[in-house]
Amino acid sequence: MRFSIVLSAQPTRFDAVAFRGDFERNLARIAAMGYDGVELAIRDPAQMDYPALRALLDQYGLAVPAIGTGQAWGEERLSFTDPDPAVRRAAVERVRAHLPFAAQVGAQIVIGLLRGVVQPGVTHKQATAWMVDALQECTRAAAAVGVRLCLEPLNRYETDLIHTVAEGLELIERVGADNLGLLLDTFHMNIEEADMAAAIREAGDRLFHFHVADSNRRYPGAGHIDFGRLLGTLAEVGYEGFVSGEFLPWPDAETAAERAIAHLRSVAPRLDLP
Ligand code: LER
Ligand code: MN
Repeated sequence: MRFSIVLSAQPTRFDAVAFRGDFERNLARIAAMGYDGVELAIRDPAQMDYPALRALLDQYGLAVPAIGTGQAWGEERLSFTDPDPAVRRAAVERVRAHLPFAAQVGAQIVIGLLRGVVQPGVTHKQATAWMVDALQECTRAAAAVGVRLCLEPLNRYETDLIHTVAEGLELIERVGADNLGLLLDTFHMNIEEADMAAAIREAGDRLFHFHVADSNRRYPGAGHIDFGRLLGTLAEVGYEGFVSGEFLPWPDAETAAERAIAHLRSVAPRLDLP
């Protein structure tokens, strides 16, 4: 089982991002703790020095399983469901701008808060239709360069669009793209799903990526989620992707990252045993 952790590649206000500050020092620490990859939160590809980033990733031997896009909503309010067509266009273009680097490093692109929320004066039906249009355009562009997109069901306090695996699968059906799957996050699932293991089974081969945080959004092991059961279910459905830590920096980012990987390793199924 491969583990990664969310790391912001640009300054952010999103406080569940596990590390901030000196980017290279953080990569070195993450690699030293035994993580196999970093999930990079990138607000705007136009601001990135990708050759330098790739050199650092190679230096520390870290994969990039996914690229998070939520900062474009958090910092700039770009979304697929804004009533202003220029904002919707900018959100789609922002996803497209992530594609060259994603294709180079084999990363998936996360669609979390970038889908937006149902805005005042807009119906749920209209917002959903705009979201489908945007996802169709993004998945087409991504398929052309062999990149997959992961739609993340989020809890009801963050958006009114797509809370559960069932709703996510229905949307994927409407979009009709093979390169669109789900990112399941245990923090959101703990709020929205009746049975988290059953939800993983329901996602099946549409499960493209997996976020872990405990029930209180602290590191796995700091709350009451049974990660042994969930990692066992991932193995059972043949999930071969990364298990990616996205949790609050409590009591501090480094301690949280260390305790997370220690707990996950202690409960992960031993697939190598006869
Ligand atoms: C992003 O992966 C996420 O889980 C959201 O809760 C961010 O607000
Ligand atoms: Mn998440």
